[in-house]
This record gives sequence, C-alpha cells and structure tokens, in this order.
Amino acid sequence: MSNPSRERVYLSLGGNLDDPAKTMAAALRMVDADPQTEVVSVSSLYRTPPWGKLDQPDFLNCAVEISTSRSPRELLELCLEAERKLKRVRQERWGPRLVDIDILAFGERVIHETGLEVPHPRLFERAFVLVPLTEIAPDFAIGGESASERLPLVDRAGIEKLPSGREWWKA
Ligand code: A4P
Ligand code: MG
Repeated sequence: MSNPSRERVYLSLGGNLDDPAKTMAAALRMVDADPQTEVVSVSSLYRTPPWGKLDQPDFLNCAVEISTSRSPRELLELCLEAERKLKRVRQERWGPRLVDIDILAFGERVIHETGLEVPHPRLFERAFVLVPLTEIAPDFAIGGESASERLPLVDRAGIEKLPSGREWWKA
C-alpha cells in the first residue's frame, strides 16, 4: 500500500436473525464503499453455536481484514452506521442480533476509551472469532500470543465451516 498512514485492521462479523449471510455481505459492501477503506480479505462463513447466552439460534460468523486510513473512532462510527442502516435492534447483551461488527485489532494500537476497546478484550476467549480469524490470518498475534496458538485452547465444538468460498460477500 503506497499510503503509509493506512492501517491493517481485523473485524469480526456475526448475526443470528433473518438472513445473516445476506446482512453481513451488505455490511461488508458498505464498509468497502467508504473511500478510505478497502476490504482486503474475508474468511469463509462459519455456523457457530451461541456463546454467552445459549437459548438463541446459531450464529453465522466471519473474520475480515481491511485496510483503512480512517482513525479507529471513525472506523467504529462507520461500522455502527452500517449496523444502524441494516436495522440492528439492540436489546439484551450477548442476545440475538441481525449483524454485529467488532473491531478486533487496529494495526498495533492499544485503545482503552469509553465505547472503544482495542484489541477486542474477549477476542482470544471466543472460538467463533478465532476459527475464522486463523483462516485469513494464522500469524495474527497480540502481546506475543498468536491466534493459531490460542485456537486449541478454546472450545470449538459445533463450529462448522460452510462451503461458501471467500467471495460470498460480493454476490
Ligand atoms: N465497543 C467497544 N469496543 C469495541 C470494539 N473493539 N469493536 C463498543 C466494536 N465495538 C466496540 O456493542 C456495544 C458497544 O461496544 C458499541 O457501541 C461500541 O461502542 P454491542 O455489540 O452492542 O454490545 P454487545 O454485543 O451486547 O456486547 P459485546 O460484549 O460486544 O458482545 P459481542 O462481543 O458483540 O458478542 N455467539 C456466537 N456464536 N457468535 C457471535 O457472533 N456474538 C455475541 C455478541 C454473543 N454470542 C455470540 C456472538
Ligand atoms: Mg459487540
């Protein structure tokens, strides 16, 4: 990338209401449409059992690498705006959702602000994040610990890779 101010950013997308694949694809196309942001790589889709709150439908999840010259706060706003446009209804914590976009990591930055924690504090606890992330970024690491080293330590039971290929979001 010629612009030195561009950062490599990883996102996690998930949803479990209506048609999550369609909603996540629409969200990714909105992020990609931003003139300062480009979707670089998207994982396959994974069907994942609900984490945190168990009595809700299975989720679909994916991980995404983007390149952006936006600030972290601007990127968060872009993601929240995509969620809003896709009419996400915020109700209970960890509850059902049309689409949720989390910023997993923003270059090497460490951010502890109201409404923005980066790297995402629960990233390494969650198989639904780590499994798609290791597909696109096996060497991704935080504080010397890599996602692929961490993967065997989390419960991956019930996670299923769908035969979507990596271009599913462009259709
Ligand atoms: N926020 C702070 N840091 C970040 C960040 N790094 N990226 C703030 C994105 N947002 C960040 O988010 C509330 C606020 O978090 C945002 O407005 C932003 O300012 P939220 O998504 O409404 O909160 P939440 O989702 O209720 O809580 P939390 O802890 O973020 O939950 P998660 O992590 O989103 O988990 N099971 C499976 N299998 N797959 C899933 O995708 N998702 C969840 C939700 C639970 N169980 C799941 C899945
Ligand atoms: Mg969230």
